[in-house]
Amino acid sequence: MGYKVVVVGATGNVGREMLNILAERQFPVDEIAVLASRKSLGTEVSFGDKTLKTKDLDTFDFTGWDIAFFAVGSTATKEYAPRAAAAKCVVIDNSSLYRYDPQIPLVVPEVNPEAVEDYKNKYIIANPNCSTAQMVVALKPLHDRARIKRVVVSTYQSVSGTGKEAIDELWDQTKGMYVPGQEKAPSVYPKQIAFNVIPHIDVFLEDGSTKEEWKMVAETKKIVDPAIKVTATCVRVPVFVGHSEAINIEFEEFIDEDEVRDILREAPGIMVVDKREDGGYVTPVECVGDFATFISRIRQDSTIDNGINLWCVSDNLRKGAALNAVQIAETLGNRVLKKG
Ligand code: 11C
Repeated sequence: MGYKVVVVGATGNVGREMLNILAERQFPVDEIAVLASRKSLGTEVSFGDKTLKTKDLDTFDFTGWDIAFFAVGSTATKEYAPRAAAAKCVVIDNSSLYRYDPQIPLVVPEVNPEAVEDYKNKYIIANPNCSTAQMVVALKPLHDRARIKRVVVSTYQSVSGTGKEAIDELWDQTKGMYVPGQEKAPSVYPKQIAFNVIPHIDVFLEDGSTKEEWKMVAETKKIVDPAIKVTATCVRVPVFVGHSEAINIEFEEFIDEDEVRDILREAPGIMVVDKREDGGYVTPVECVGDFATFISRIRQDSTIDNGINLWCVSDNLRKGAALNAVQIAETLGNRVLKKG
């Protein structure tokens, strides 16, 4: 016996990826409903070898449904997630709306699977930001061994993190560079993204950081350990899918680079590709469609006492969003609901 599953926002990048992953991982689904806003009503989406027609989110009754994956923005989530939760349909939410609510678990199954049990508080579980998800998968096993004091991270984030219109902007702007008369001015991003990098993701905060940078700090503390200090610089790069991160970690205790490599090789969700030769590392185009978080360039940072540098790459639509959400559902199923 399986679950009655709803995917809200099924026509977006993340919603479609959720359907792919539910099918790929053979999540035990008895019945599935795909919901969208009125403007996408009737749009068809694929689920395994089936084609499903989207239904109206506005009028959908969540009573009797077990799990609802939400892949819509915070505004729509605020309106519809409480409705699903009130009907005791567990919401797994990809927006940032509920992540910082102390009553709502924020879960990366490789890191804090036990937190799913707090779903009962509000019948909502939050999925973290994509740049946080891949980083904490790498940090957790190292923190368990040598206690992390501080993390300095610089991100190189793909345009799919922004959405479909940003993918189009990168594509059109790139083509426009070569076709006179077809130049495309920036509209999604504040500056040209083709052949450029933009040190600005999400809104600016009063202290000069951005909300994306703040999310990496707050979410790492909530998921791994509030004692870990994080400072981040988040940058958009002209890559379609796959976020990359250069991570510098300062530990309380000394840890050798070989031990770091061994720990990460054994850690769940991680694939170490770390050869000190041309091409002996992973780049974002190679991680697309994969479940793993890839770690390369592991090396000692000799400028501080207990420092390690590493390179971390993952498919932001998968581990950063849809895959993590499905893993939360699997964890919830195994630990709590126990139907599948
Ligand atoms: C980006 N990380 O790459 C963002 C997308 O809080 O879920 C996801 C934003 C979020 O633009």
